[in-house]
Amino acid sequence: MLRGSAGAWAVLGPLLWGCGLSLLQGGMLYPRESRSRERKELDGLWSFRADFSDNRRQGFEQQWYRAPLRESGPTLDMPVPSSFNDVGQDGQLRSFVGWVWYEREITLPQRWTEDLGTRVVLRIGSAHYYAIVWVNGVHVLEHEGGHLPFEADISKLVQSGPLSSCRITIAINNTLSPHTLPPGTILYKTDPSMYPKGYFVQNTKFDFFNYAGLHRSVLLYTTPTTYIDDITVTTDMDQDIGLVNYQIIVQGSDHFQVDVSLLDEEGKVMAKGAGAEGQLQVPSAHLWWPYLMHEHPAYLYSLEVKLTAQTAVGPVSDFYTLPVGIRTVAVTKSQFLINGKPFYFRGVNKHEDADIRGKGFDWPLLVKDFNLLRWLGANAFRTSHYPYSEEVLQLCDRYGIVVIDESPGVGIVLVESFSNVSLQHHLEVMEEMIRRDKNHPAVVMWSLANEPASFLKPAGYYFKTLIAHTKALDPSRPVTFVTNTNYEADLGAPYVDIICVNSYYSWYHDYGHMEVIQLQLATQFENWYKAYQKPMIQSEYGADAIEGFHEDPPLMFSEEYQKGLLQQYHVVLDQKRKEYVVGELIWNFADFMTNQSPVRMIGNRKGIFTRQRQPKSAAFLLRERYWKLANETRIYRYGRGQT
Ligand code: GCB
Repeated sequence: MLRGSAGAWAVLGPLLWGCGLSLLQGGMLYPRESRSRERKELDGLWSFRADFSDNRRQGFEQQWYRAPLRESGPTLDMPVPSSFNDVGQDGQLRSFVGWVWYEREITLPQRWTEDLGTRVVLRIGSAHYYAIVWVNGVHVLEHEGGHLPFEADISKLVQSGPLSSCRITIAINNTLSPHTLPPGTILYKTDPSMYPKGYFVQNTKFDFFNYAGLHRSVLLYTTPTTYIDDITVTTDMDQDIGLVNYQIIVQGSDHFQVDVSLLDEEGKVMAKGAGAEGQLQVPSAHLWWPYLMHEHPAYLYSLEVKLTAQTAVGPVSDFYTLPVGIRTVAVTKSQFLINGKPFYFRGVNKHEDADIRGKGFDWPLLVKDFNLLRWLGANAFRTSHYPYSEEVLQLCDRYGIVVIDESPGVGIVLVESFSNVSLQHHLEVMEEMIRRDKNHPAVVMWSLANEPASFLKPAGYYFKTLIAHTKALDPSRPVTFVTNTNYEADLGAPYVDIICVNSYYSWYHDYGHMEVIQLQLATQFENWYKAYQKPMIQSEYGADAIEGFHEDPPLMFSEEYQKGLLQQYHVVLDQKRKEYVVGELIWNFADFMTNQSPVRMIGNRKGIFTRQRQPKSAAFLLRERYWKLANETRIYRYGRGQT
């Protein structure tokens, strides 16, 4: 959420829900180079300091942003993108809670600082959790929430006079409150016989380490001063004609012309249009199909947008190319349909997590993960428990991996976290998320939360409002949240399109008793279906296994137990997928870091791959299963993307 809009929201918010309007200013197109746009990545080493002062406010009191950081005290080298927690040898920094300061000095190309027809934008891919940004000591913006990008037009600051360098300072605070997403609490421990003065810990109700820092690229990009600010594309089919509806928002001038062309993968123009809004028709369209569902999955067209405007300084053009997949999504009482065909989610839950870099974006890791997903034969994943990087979604578009895109609504269990303050923030996060991810064909459903205390009284109003707003913002996709509440007590379930249930039979209860899984799981599905008649997804199930631990007969934490537990689930899933179960997502793709606890052995070990992405026995089991399921549901005949 960009600070500044909150007041207006409080007044207008309730009026806007349900009518598709949004108060977010501006679009959030992925920064792509084009004939009119350049980009400069600021990845690499930044100067860094954590503010260890008692109140954590020394940086503000001494105004560390006013001069180079090295002048106000010692600094560390900190890689970006990366979490700051695991790169050092300092245990105190690993668990630091409070403000940390990042700084980078850069030289800008001369044209950027001298050409007043160039707009220079500073974009931060993700800063966890609250961020304040200064350029050359001038405050430019604040943003709440990790996982989603934010940006500021800094042209005036860098074009105000002769400039040799530009200093970017970003202060980031990872403190969570009952109203943040995810929520958290700070607990002061005041018993002087046990804790030193001022001692506090941060408590969270989610099961992953609260990594912090600049997790994704920071970059500068340029556009002309009259520019394409946002593009929204939705697609449909009429017989074999693909329909591409587009809407383009232009900023900077009222006198402009927009031309669009849709190109196929060979670069052939398939349709053309003029105007900021319209529909393109593609005869015999190639549809965007999920991985292994079609001989040519993930077909992507390119929508080339050209803006021409008359400005005081003469004619200006801006160009932007957006990948477009033509596909439809629909839900019936018992099916999830993609392009009118039943789709079964065979996939995983993931985390953005790896050793050393924490939640820092990393290309080799990303490519490895996609290679593993395809090796598994998986066709889907959920972005548990927050929005992943834009590059992840781009690869999903390209490979046909279907995404349930989840908000950071994880650990909403305190009554305060269902208050209007929290709800308002959650609504804004959904706006930011949809604004960023709306054009990805791979994203087929929004997930608003994971395991909220949806049995609490205020949960009904909370989810009713949140779901209505999400649907108003994007009527083209189904909406869900992931529950572990009893079917009779869940106050949010009436409003979702798909029931997503997490259960850990024979792990968190009846431990060691795999023989009860089939009965308990069948009962779970039957109860929910009887109550709601909506398609269901087993959105989590799994067991911890430490790689190399073997016990036969299986004992908990051995690879055999993990595998055996999955096999029991599969028996029931194979029955119910013939009726109304439309997917299964294993918990988890890979082992990941959590808070320390007596039930976590250096993190959560429910991965079917280790944290270093090596397979455990369960990975081979799932691979066999997923390829078998893929062969059963392959629907193609050879031709033009139609069955
Ligand atoms: C869950 C949570 C997930 C945990 C998992 C576990 O239900 O949704 O975040 O990591 O269980 O392993 O306990």
